[in-house]
Amino acid sequence: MSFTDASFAAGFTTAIKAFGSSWGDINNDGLLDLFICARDTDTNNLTGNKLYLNNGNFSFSDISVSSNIEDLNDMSFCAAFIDFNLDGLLDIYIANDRLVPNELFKNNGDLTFSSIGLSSNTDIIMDAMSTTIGDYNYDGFPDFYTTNTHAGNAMLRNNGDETFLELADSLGVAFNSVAWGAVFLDGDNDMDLDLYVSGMLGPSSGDLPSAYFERTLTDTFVLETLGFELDTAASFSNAIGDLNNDGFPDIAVSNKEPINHFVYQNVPNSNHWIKINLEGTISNRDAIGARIELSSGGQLQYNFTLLGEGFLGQNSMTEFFGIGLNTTIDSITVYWPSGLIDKVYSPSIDQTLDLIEGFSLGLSELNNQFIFYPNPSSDGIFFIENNSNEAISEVSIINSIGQKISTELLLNNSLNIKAFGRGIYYISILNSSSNSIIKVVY
Ligand SMILES: [Ca+2]
Ligand SMILES: [Ca+2]
Ligand SMILES: [Ca+2]
Ligand SMILES: [Ca+2]
Repeated sequence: MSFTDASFAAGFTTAIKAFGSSWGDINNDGLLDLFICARDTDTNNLTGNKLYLNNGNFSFSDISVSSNIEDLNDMSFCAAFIDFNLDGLLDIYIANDRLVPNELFKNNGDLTFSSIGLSSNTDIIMDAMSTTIGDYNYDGFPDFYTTNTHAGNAMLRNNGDETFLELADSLGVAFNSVAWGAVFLDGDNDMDLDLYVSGMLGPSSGDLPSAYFERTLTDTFVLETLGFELDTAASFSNAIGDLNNDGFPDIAVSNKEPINHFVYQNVPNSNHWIKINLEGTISNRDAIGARIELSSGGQLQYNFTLLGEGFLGQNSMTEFFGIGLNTTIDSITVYWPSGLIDKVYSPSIDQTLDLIEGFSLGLSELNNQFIFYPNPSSDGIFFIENNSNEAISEVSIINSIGQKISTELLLNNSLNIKAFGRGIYYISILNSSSNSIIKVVY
């Protein structure tokens, strides 16, 4: 095996002092784009953050300036791509150090972003180290947790209308010590998100070296110490993953020397769970930016797939759901970055489920039976090469959010979708032997 350093040829031509980086597909073309937090104390902050658009041929374009995302006055530590307003476009929340307000950039859908930190109440002024995402109150809208020095961490509840409410003190998760990375996890699989925070003991008495905040039935959090009593380490980064494959997420923590790194093995209880691995076919293959909705026991829960949250670490790409003492899951719905929606009913519990984009639509990544051309089409008319053994007379048109909008007759082996306007569509071809789905662009 050998590697070639392709950094310069790929477009990474500038040396910058940087901390966190995050991947996300900002234009839903199936190619992951890259955001890098620049933070330079030597040059008085005059290094802007970097946004690189993936061109798909192992090269990237620096669109930091044209996308409006570069801000020369930020002291950015870490950021996270998240579609906070559920419009199908990944936005980005940036944790800024040294009392520079945190920033929320809303994706406008045309490779530009708008700064909405002020109007959304997310422009918290703090020594922010990291950004962690989770829907702690199960309303489907992702909430933000961002760490700080002694003044306290922030828990930003997403109100669902592009505004947030800061609730760290009232929820009991302010921490009020020097904090670094954090992660949401349902450690006891009782259907609510708990929160683990890495930190360090400082000069103040009462400082916490870390905290495991267990969610209570009254919707606040309490400090859980069992298993963490011996922690005096200065800890920076943490990550969750299921090290022994028992369905209960374990925690790895990176520490400053001379204390070794920690691995906390989660002692399982009798609660049930399911783990989910997503694989994109039209969306990016890692399915970054997907939202998973699970319904069990009359309660909905949500997970969001991210690549680059917390502080300089990466959680397992397997998504965890606890279902408590329930023994059934009603359904799991996957909202893919492409706009496709897949749904599975009554999956078995206490297992890992691998879901491939399009599974419930019969979408096949490699479909040579039916070829639509030209694709994209400039006039909405596609010609169809039918390599199957059966004639097809009609097809269903599915829009980009997975809804069937029409059934169309095929005339002279051609299909006209001009009436539906420009966009991405999926053509479902149902015959006696198979259901094929073809993605077309007009
Ligand atoms: Ca992209
Ligand atoms: Ca969005
Ligand atoms: Ca929420
Ligand atoms: Ca829990």
